[in-house]
Amino acid sequence: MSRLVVVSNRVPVPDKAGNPPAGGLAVALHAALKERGGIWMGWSGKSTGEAEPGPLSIMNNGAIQYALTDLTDRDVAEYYNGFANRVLWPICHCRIDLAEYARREMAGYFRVNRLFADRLVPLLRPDDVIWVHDYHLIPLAEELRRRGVQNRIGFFLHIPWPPADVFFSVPVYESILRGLASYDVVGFQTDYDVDNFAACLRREGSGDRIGGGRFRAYGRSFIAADFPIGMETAEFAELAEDAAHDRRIREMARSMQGRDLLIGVDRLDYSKGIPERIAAYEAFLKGNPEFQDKVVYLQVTPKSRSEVPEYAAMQENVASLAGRLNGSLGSLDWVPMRYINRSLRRPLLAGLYRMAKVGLVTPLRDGMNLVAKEFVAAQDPANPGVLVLSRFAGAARELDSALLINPHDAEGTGRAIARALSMPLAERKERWEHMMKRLLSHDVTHWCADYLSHLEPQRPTLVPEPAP
Ligand code: ADQ
Repeated sequence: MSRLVVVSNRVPVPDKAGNPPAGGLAVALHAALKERGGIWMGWSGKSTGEAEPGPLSIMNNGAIQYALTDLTDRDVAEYYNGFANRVLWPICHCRIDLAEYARREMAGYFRVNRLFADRLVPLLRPDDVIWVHDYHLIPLAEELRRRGVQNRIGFFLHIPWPPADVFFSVPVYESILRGLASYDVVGFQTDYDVDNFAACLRREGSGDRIGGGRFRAYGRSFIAADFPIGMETAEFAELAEDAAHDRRIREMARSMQGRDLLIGVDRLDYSKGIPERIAAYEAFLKGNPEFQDKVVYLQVTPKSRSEVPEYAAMQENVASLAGRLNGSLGSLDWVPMRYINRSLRRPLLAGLYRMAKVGLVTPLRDGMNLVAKEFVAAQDPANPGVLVLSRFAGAARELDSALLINPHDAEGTGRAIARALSMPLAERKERWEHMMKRLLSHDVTHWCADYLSHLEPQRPTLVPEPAP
């Protein structure tokens, strides 16, 4: 088995005892790295100020080596807060209106990718397989190829790939497409993303599908396919079951005073549809007054990317919407919505999901959305809750037994909430069992192994190509 080299913007460095941070992706990639030996490289999250980026700092942890680089203030502003999070993120989530194109930031994005390539090349061995993650590092393979690297290099995009018209609004779209064609395997979350990517190549006249999951573009042949990411299903289900003994979960249950819990858990991000969700909850309460005082909606939302102006504005907006809802519909002893800006430990999160009768996962667009999967995995098989899920989340491709909604339709989503709260046990069980079966057979370990089996040398196609 080849050694594995993972490259991502940030690196989930383990604690002093050598344990990786909680969360499916970090755990699964650490397991793969431990089995094969290898390197995880990325940005340290620190800035050197105005100076040079500084040398790589290397940390060893058994078979795994962490290679971290600091960036300058300018790098962080242009590459991370600039092009990655103010162009690629909004564009991939179909928010052309929020994209801010600045040549300087685009140049910074490519400059940091060159820096990553310069730092990585001396660490590589000829038979390493390299797995690059997410939109921050799309040009990395092309930069590595320019430096003579011939290893197998794969890329996985965690966020959606947009339709061609949206993508072509990025002034340097061609460099981005060419960058992707430099990989051997390009993984997307869903078949819709693969189709959008194929349409971009076709419209540009630069390439197309050639069969068997393979594409040819910009003079290279590579695999592009969907590899829907999974979670650590069985472990998370166990965490949720054990959480019944957690003091804080028992206190939370007491504070509900017999009311039903609806839960939303998201980073504070405009793609997650939190204002639209609050509007749907309000429509539900107004359209179904018999539920007033009988339910509580808990929204757990850690702040993210506060340096980007749209995120700071959203923080204000969601807080004021929550306050307005509580002000207009709450009573002396009922607060309809609890809103907290905090990150919770995974066992507590698992316990809260299990306590909830309804999971509200209503992004306007989302690559996958692991919260949807976590909510399902945490349920009590004897009395499962109901998932209300946006059809614009990648997760909806697999979790089609959820109540699928259009997050732009507040009244429709409100009706789905009412239906979820009234759903008979037999129907809840049937829907849940169907989804849980899928989550168990397609967990994050399966995802990781499946992706890597396509990246290994001597694996030329997904399925045999038709005879010429
Ligand atoms: P994210 O946009 O971060 O990820 P998501 O898939 O929902 O979205 O993952 C969020 C993770 O953070 C979940 O594991 C969740 O439990 C955790 N989390 C959220 N709020 C939390 C809180 N308050 N406390 C503790 N944990 C919290 C990107 C893409 C997604 C894609 C993932 C993985 O945008 O579409 O599913 O990568 O590929």
